[in-house]
Amino acid sequence: MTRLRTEDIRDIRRTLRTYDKQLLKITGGTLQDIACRAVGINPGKVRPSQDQCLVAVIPVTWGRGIIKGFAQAVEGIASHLGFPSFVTKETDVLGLGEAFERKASVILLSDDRSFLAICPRRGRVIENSDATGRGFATALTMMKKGLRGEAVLVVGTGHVGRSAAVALVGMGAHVSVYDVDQTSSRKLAKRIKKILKREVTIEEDLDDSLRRHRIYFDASPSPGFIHSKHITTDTFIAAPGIPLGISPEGQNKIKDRLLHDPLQIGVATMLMDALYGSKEKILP
Ligand code: PYL
Repeated sequence: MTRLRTEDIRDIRRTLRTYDKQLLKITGGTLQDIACRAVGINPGKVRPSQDQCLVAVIPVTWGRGIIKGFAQAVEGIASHLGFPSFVTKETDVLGLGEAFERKASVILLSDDRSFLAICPRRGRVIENSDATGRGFATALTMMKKGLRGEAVLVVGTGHVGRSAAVALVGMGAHVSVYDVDQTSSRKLAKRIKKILKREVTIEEDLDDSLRRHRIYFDASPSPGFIHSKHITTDTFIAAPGIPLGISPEGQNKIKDRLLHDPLQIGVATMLMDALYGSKEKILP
């Protein structure tokens, strides 16, 4: 998980309405629709005010420290979804105390290793990478109006890529996976065979696999490996987080067939899952 920088997230709050309109245009659903569908709940069930869903976001100084604007960006996403929300005045442990004193329904906090949404009363703990994989896989299937029988290439089998591969297989896609570490690809394929009884193809040559696929899930920490030559008029890409794996020329070519954000879909999916979700996690 690449650590975000302030410049990656500083415009999130200000651009959420515009981003939501863009999501509606390219997927047929809003940020809330995508998150609810990723979690398997009816958007009509989500009533933040009646459900007393107060969201607390705690800045965490441990490790490499606070990312200026991170907690505020997360709070802005919660607020955009209609949840009453606040960033705690205190950081770390005192922030946790403040969240409990104010009777927050869900608490979001992130150190350098994990970003969690915790809902104590429901006993649910949702991890950002897992939610991000599911959220973007859902948005991709909405953009394509279904992925059943479609070939999808997942690049990167870290936590986001593993979560996305499981979700995509569950949607009926024929999933191929590529990772510089083939052992990781093999482990994921074995895991999916065990839990979902489905085959996943292991790709050994990135350029060759990019040429043979039209639907990509970019879960790689590498920038700019998808070039203009890989992109055709029927290429669709889901690319959560930073850096973006598409070259600047490729970005110009892909236009509206690209799903990409540093936090929005993942945080929205975390919130819906923590507050309303019931599915047990399939740990890929
Ligand atoms: C959760 C994001 C998604 C992509 N990379 C992840 C990242 O940047 N993790 C580090 C987040 C640190 C937050 C810091 C704060 O401001 O509370 N501890």
